Amino acid sequence: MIEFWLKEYADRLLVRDEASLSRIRQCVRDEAQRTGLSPESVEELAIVATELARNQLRHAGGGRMVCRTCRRGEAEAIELLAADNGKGLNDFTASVQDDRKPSRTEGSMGEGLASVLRLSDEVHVDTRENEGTLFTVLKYRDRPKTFGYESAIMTAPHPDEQKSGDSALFVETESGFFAVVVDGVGHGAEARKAANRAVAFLRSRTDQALDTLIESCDRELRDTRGAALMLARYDRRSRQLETAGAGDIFGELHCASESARHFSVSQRSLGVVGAETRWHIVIDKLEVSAGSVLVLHSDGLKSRLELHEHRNLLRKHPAIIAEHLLKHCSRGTDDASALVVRFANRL
Ligand SMILES: [Mn+2]
Repeated sequence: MIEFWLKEYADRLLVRDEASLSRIRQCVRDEAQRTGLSPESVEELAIVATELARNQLRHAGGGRMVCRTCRRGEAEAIELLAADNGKGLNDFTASVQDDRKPSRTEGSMGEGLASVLRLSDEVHVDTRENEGTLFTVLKYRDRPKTFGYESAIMTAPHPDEQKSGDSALFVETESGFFAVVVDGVGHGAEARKAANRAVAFLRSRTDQALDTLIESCDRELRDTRGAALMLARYDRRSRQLETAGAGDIFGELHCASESARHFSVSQRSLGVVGAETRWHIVIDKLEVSAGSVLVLHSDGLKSRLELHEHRNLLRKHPAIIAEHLLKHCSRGTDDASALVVRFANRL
């Protein structure tokens, strides 16, 4: 998964042993100082980098990190990526239990991840059982505390399989984000091959119309088993969310005030992407309100997640929400995957 996640980044820092930690700390400090972060932010980011690297050593035998300056709209930030090929996080919620406050058991993994959440402006998590974990952490030069949203992807394979036949993608674009959940037909390696093909295809076309994308995916997946697809695109300036899907796959938007808005596609666009279906894709357009939670998920989870009954949960980090879904809403008979985006309380 490291190759998949860090494909576009040439300058990777190797996390191999204890000696890597001080080297990484120094690289992060240098880059953060060059970007003009305050001395306090520089030190906080150095702690975050150390904890992420230590976590990789402990749970994945090492990994790779990238530290670079980036922009989100007008704002300048340091982006820190930490990718490993480990088993994936299986107890994120418990390890950050005290939420953004420090844990009492110093030196434990809990302390590590809790301080990552506490000291970062934004944290995006992508973790896949038996495949690996990616943390993407942002620290802004002049804060907006968060620029608009945090995200999480979590996948777990069918009980008889090692790897999931589902895949997912979350990409920052010029104007916001582009998000995908793909469920390759069936499960196992052939399912994943179809899902991978769809993700690779969509990754380089994040700005195209969603209905066009599904139609061209249908051609792209023709020599695979095919897949179900759910796409979402968010535009930061207009706060518009567009979603479209095809096949047996689901999406929900939970607003702070109202009940959930479902964009299940099973009525309108049943079929398999890649099976030369004649699609009539409907694009849902919604304005996002502050504090909303978007969930895209495969049919390994129940079709209605009943998340509105968990008001407290909806205020937590998206990785906590995703972990809840995989633990409590899974059917247990298929690959399960969830992509969760939590929009900030002030947009
Ligand atoms: Mn499925």
